Amino acid sequence: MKTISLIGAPTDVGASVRGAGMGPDALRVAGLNEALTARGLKVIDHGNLHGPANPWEQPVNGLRHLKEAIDWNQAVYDAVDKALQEGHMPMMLGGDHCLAIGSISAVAAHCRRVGKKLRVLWFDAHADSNLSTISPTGNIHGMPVACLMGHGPKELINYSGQTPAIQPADIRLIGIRSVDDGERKFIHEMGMQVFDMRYIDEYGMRNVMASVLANLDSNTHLHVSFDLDCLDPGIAPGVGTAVLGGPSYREAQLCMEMVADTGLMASLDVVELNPALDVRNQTAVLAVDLIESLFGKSTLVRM
Ligand code: EXY
Ligand code: MN
Ligand code: MN
Ligand code: MN
Repeated sequence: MKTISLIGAPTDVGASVRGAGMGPDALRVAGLNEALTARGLKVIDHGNLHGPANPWEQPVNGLRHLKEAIDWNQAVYDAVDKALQEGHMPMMLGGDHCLAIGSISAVAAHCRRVGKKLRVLWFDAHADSNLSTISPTGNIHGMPVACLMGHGPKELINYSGQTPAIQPADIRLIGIRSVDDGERKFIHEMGMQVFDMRYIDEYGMRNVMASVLANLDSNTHLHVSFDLDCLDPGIAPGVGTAVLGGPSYREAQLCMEMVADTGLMASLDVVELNPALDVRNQTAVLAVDLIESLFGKSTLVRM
């Protein structure tokens, strides 16, 4: 039986909209634990990690709350690393998306240790590929992809002792529709594969997911970093940086079901849920519904 380690990381230090720190508990209230158990999984809820409070300061040298982001990511790195060493599947409940630096750094280190290939699926409305020098906001939740690729403050990019933590070829960005000019240039320089909303409109979600999941094998560790603002705000209003024009409910379900079909998902981040902006916890309930599909719940009738 697969064991899931739930790791709550209740902070919004990477954002300039407050509230994502309440995300882990909103997911629990929406029945995450029970839904996973009903899928036949063993769930160990480790509760919430501890870290510095949000000092609510302006950016310094293009970075807001750098010290706090470093500390929170260290806590996440340690917890995800421990779960993987124990043979559990870590599920990091954010919190804002800056926490994926720690989470994915630990996953990448694990893959190097056990000789697995890594594929990261980054579901997001945003490219999260800013640098302190080009970011319009200084918010670190807009920078984790760049940090994971070795471009960021040195204390944020070297949790595992290997920089960069991942290579551009390891990651696929899906659902993107808000990209800053500097990010666009960085993405092209790095050669990352991006499946933006225009691409999804033109080719359809099925083809997009087939490309995203191409060339995997039984030795691949699939990590899903699920920023809930990827979803259309019409169905997922409870996020701090909503952008119109995201995947519909059915498109999102298809993404999750196609990931489940691979049987290769071995770690997961669920981030950017902001209960302060949600409506009767509907975004958390939707997240739990989609997570169930990630773990194989299906509406398929055909055999
Ligand atoms: N690109 C904008 C910035 O860097 O401030 C917006 C980033 C929002 C990031 C969200 C969580 O994915
Ligand atoms: Mn994000
Ligand atoms: Mn986002
Ligand atoms: Mn459901």
